[in-house]
Amino acid sequence: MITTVATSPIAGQKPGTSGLRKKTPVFMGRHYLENFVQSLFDVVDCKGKTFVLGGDGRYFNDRAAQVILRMAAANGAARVIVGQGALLSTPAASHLIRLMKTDGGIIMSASHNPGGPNEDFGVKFNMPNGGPAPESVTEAIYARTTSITEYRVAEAQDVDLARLGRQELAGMQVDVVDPVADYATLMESLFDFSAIRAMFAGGFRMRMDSMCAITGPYAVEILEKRLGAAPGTVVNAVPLPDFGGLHPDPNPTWAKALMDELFGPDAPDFGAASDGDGDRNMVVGRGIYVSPSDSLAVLAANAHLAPGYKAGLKGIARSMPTSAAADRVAEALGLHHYETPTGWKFFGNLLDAGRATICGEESFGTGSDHVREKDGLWAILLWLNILAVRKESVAQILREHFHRYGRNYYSRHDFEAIPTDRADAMMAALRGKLSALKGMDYDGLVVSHADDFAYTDPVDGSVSTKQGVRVLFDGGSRAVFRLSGTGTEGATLRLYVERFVTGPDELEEEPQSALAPVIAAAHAIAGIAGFTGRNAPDVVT
Ligand code: VG1
Ligand code: CO
Repeated sequence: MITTVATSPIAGQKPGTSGLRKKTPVFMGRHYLENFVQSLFDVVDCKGKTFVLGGDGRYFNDRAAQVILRMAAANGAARVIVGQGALLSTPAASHLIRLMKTDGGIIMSASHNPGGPNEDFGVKFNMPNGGPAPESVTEAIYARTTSITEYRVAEAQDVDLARLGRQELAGMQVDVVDPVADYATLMESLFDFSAIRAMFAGGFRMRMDSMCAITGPYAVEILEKRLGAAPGTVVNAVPLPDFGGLHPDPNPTWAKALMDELFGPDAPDFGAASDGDGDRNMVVGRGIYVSPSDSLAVLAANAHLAPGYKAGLKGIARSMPTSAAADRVAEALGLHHYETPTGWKFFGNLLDAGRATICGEESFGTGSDHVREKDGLWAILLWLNILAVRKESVAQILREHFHRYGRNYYSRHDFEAIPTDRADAMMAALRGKLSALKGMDYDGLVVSHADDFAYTDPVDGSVSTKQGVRVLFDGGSRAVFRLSGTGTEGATLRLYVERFVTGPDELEEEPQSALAPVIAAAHAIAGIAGFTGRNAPDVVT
C-alpha cells in the first residue's frame, strides 16, 4: 500500500560541494530524509526508472536505505540495485550506474566526515553517466525542497539487504548485489595485476589503512586476495557505523598511525589510506609523503605504464586550488589541461566529452574516465602498477619527477568551525579589494593578478561564479581562499598556498618553510586573524 504523507519545507536542504550533508540527528529528524528524497524523485522523475543505491556503512545507513527503497517503490521506480548490506563505495556506485546503464544512483555518505549518532550523514544523487549531479540539478532539487507539501512511501516490511538476489517491494524489483565484485573486475581490466602480484611475491610490503570505512572489503579482496599482498596488509578493514571513532579523512593528521608506520624503523615500502566513502586516497612512501597535487602529476606522467592507459591520455584536469604540478606534465606531453571549480561534478563533462582522462583535486582525490567519481583504490593501484614497472621506490620516483618538471610546493591550511558571519565578512572584504591588490608588494611577493574564480564549462557552456579568490604573485606563487561546502558546523576557511621552484638546490625544503612567505602574504591580504580570531590553522595538509 502507498501512503501519501503531508509535510512542509524544512529550511537548509541545499546540497553543497558533494550532496546534502548534515548532522545525523538532523537527518534523522521528522520528515527530513523523506522531504529531501521526495524532492529528488520529483526532479529526476522516478516512474519506470532503475537506480543504484548504497552507502559507506555509517550510522543510519541501513535505516535510510530502507526508507529510500520504500519511497522509490511508492514513486513508481521499476528497479533498485543495492549493494549487499546497503554498502557501496562511491566509485563502485559510479561504476555500477554505468555498468548496469541505470538512470542514476543515490549514495548515502558524508564522505570523510566522521560518522555516528552525533556525527555526520549525507545523501547525494549521481546521474546516468555515474557522476555527481551538476549544479542545475542540485539547484532544482533544492528549489523543490522549499515548496514540498507531501511525500509518498510504501508500507512494507524491510527488504532483507543481507541476502543476495532479487526481491520485490510493493511492485518494485530490488536486486541485492555483491558490492565488490564488479568493481574488482574493473580494476583488473585497467592494471597489470600479474606485475603487481610478482612485486608482492618478491617481498614488497604495503600497509593499507581503510580507517574502518567502506574500502576495507574492497582492499582485502583486491590487495590481499587477488594481488597476494600479505594477510594483514589492510588494517582497519571492517566498516563500522562510527568508523571505530576514527575521522576517516586520509591526510597526515587523521591518518597519523599510517604516517608513523611509514616514517618508523621497520617501515613497509608503501602506505595508503582512503576515506569514509572510498573516493579519496593518501599515498606515502617509506619515509616520504606524497602530496595529493604531486601524486596527480606523477600518476599523469606515468599512467601509460598501466595497460588501461597505454594509449596515452586525452587531457588532464585539476580543480583550481590544486597545484599546477599536473599542468607541467600536460605541457610536456602536449596535452590540454583544464582548471575547474572545486568538486568532482565539474570533471564529468570533460570526461564524457573525451577531453580529459585523468583528473584530480588537492583534497586527496584522483580519478580517471573509468568512472565519474574520484577513486581512492584506483589511485593506489595505479601507484602500485607504476612501482611494479619502474622498480624504483616512491622517493626515487618523486625526486626524479621534481628534477624533470620542477617542484610546486603546496599546502592547504584549514580554519574550522569559524562563526559563519565572520567568515562571510572576511570573504566579502577580500572580494571588495581584489582590484586594489594588483601591484601590491608583500615582503617581495608582488601581486600580479587577483580575481574571484569563475568557470565556463567548455562542453555545455554553463557558468559557475564565486568559486574562490585567487591571488597570483610574480614568479608563480599563489594563494587561494575559499569557504568549504561540505562542513556541518559553522564555516571552514580553506587557504591554499603554492610556490613553484626549478633550481636543483631548491627541491629539498620542508614545504611549510618553503611556503612561509606566501603564507605570511595571504594572512596580510585577507586579515585572517582580524576577522576570524585565528592565527593558526586547525589542519594543515
Ligand atoms: C571538499 C574538498 C573538495 C572535494 C569535496 C568532496 O570540499 O575540498 O575538493 O571535492 O570535499 O569530497 P569543500 O567544499 O569542503 O572544500 V568527498 O571525499 O566529501 O566526496
Ligand atoms: Co569521499
